[in-house]
Amino acid sequence: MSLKENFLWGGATAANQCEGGYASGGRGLANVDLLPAGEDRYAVMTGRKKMFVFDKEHDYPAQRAIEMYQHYKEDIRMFAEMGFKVYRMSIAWSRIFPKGDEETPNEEGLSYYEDVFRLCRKYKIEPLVTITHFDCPMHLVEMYGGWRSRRMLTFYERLCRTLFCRYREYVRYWITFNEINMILHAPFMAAGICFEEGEHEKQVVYQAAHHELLASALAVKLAKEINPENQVGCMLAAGQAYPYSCKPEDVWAAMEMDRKSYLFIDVQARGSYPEYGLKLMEREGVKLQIESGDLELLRDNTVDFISFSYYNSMCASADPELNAAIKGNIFASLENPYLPASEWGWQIDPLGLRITLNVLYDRYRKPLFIVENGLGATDTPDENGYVEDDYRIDYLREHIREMKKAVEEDGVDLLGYTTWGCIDLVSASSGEMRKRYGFIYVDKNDDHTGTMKRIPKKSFYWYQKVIESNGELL
Ligand code: BGP
Repeated sequence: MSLKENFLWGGATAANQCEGGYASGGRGLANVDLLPAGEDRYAVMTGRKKMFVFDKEHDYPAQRAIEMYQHYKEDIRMFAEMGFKVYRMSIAWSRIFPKGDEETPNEEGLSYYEDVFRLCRKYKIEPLVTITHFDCPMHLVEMYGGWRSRRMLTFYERLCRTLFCRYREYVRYWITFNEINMILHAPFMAAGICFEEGEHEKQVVYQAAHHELLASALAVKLAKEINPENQVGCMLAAGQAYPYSCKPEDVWAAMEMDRKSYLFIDVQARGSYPEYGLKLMEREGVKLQIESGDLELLRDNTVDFISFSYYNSMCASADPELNAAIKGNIFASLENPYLPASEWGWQIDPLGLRITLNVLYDRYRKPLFIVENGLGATDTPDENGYVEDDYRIDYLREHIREMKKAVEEDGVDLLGYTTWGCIDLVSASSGEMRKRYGFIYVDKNDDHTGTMKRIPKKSFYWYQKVIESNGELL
């Protein structure tokens, strides 16, 4: 079995990391707008530092990002030139419902995305739409506490109904929440949650995740009612956890690490909370408030496909001393001594992608979709703005090789592959422009200098051939 003829090759972006235009077209303010670049970013994204208004001391990269809101025609034309079959993008919730709890959507926002989808269709590019990629209108954060409130279900359902009806003829593939397990690591960025002094944080986070899971199930239900052709997926920040050694305690630590990641997509894919998850919450002193009808809703509305991001594998040990020495934030893990790392310390492990694909397919037996993969690196353009990014080509080539083996040799059912940040954009974890993933260089620097000009890199022409040959020419 080789890659399917209609294998969906493409690239991925997220509204808040590329659009800019944060106050244009009637758009409301969102949590992601308020993530500053620099030192405070981590404290804000984890809900430990409240930042509900812009201040003069900080820089907020999402305000302008790469101004795709203005440049989308040119950008999508370049995606088409590379031969994209699919473009994964996200909707900025606050363009559609600026405050989030209105009854009537903002027509300007709706027609903006309609133009985007029309253009994709013109180029025969299938849109793959993430309904929420880390964004939540600030009004919902301030009024209701973001996803800690069950009221969010109503607002999210309204958003989904609006999208599914309006874009019925353009969009078939939907993802309900980007990296749903990110709520455990960056609760403000992922779910609009800010913690109050002394509260039981795990209780808040797991309850909020329960609301997201219900919202996701509601989305599946609605999507099918509105158009039975709709395909809805969950989305995991993936990366297999390896035991640091073959000591059984380390193997167990790795298993526990993986289970924490799988917990939510287990619910989305299988329709119920796994026993280990219920026990985990019990041990953490979490009491989920489950209302009547919740469990049936989850059971009856599982997802059609499992999508995930893959950048690296992880390493787990039971040794408290080793664990205490772990550096880094969001997804910190022990360093694997057998693997090289990117400039940002993300370990590079192409075989880990094959392992992850196999594990996920064995676990769920549903079609998979790799919706993020790529190398964040510093690019140095020549005097014409051209970047020879062989390091990026090498990274992608090795990962695509392993992906193909998973399909051809292991029989994994894979719908497609979209590289992350197919055009340079703002980094989610660091807020930097300097951490570039794109096939397309954007002349924009962290200090906001630059012309915003788009220039194809060497990898642009390489990926074009990869797509053209359906992965044969790497
Ligand atoms: C994922 C997110 C993306 C993206 C990517 C790369 O977690 O879904 O939004 O940004 O990681 O991460 P970074 O931008 O931090 O390099």
